[in-house]
Amino acid sequence: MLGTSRTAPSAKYSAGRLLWKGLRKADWPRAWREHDLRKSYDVVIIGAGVHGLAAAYYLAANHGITNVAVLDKGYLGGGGSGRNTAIVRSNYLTPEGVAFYDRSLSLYNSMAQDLNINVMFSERGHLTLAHTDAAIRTMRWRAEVNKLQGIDSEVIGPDRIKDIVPSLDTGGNSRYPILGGLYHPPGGTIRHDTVNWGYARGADAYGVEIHQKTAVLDVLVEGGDGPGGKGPGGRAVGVRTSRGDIAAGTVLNCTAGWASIIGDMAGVRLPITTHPLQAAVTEPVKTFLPSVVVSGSLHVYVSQTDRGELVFGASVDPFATYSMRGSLDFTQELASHVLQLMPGISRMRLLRQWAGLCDMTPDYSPVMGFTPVEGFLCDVGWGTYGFKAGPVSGEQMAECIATSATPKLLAPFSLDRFAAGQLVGEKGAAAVGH
Ligand code: PYC
Repeated sequence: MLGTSRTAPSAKYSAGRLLWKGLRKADWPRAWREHDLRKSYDVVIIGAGVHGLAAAYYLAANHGITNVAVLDKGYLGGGGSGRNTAIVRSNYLTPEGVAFYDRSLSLYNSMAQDLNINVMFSERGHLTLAHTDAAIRTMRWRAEVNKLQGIDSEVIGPDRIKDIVPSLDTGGNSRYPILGGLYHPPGGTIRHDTVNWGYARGADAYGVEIHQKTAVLDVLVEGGDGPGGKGPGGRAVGVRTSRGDIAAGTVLNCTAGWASIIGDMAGVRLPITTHPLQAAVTEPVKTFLPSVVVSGSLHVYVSQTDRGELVFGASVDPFATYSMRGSLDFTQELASHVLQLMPGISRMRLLRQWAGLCDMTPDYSPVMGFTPVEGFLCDVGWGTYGFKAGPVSGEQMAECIATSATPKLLAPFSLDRFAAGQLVGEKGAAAVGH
């Protein structure tokens, strides 16, 4: 639990007082409270990850809607929000994507102040390497789309890459020579757990209730055209949980990994398949990697934490499953690919690996906003982009619920785009090839 006051969003402590409080510990209140489950809420949010917590926080902070419950079958931030590699960036491929993720980056930038918590945002730059002419072409395209939206993003050559990351082999004689890269200085990393805790504490301070270990077993829908009165034409009236039924004016699905299962409970089919994404971390070493480095062709991204560990990620596993097991295949492939880029780290030891679940949509963009079931909204389908989008998604979904209208930034990501054939293709902006 965090050790600062529950009324903390605006509270300020001097360094001396903080130290004094830290040493005494005794008067630290809990950062978020436990509650009995009530019979009814204005809004029930399923999923206490960064998206669900941010939506709850902005509902309260921006719109004064505080009769809100956030439910999670596990613990707060225990899904993708605590399992990701903490990379943030806005150098996407489509104008819609760029505008959306850029808003998220700006919320991340002011988060420490807004939530009064040290989220350790490190704006260290994000460098995507190109090993082929085709990759350079896609990067030029991305850089132009980015620049048109005012995003700092450009294609750079091997010499500049060597200046930025001296440990990379830019000699040109390797099996995957570095021909250039897309450099995005505003990208970086942020402490992911703290982001979750900051939103949780902020929402709690406004009176939002967070219910951990509370599984949603069904979404209660009346009047729909499908079996059991669910589906299109119906209206969501609440949820059945492992602790009893709750009535709700609005139900928001903010899950990752289980989004299509929750969708099915309401009779809403979502175009999602679920794949594991693995990551790994090394022992800590002296700082030598100043930027986030990505290679799409080698299916790897890597950054160095403030403690000195290297954090690696790769592509999603190529099969659909809800299992989150790590595999030896992954570590072997990861090691061989990383060493193509940085042969000098061959003696470093991997300490740990883990996996999270990614809900992949056909165009690699999310599904957000209203559904054919009135009162049942979605913020799902984030694939490997979910953590980056947490703040903006929360902000925009809160506005969507509060105003009963789709905000401009959300409009491109509606569920009906698949029927209308208006896809927002973001596969080309994935950190790695999938
Ligand atoms: O798209 O930058 C990215 C990313 C990093 C980890 C997962 N996705």
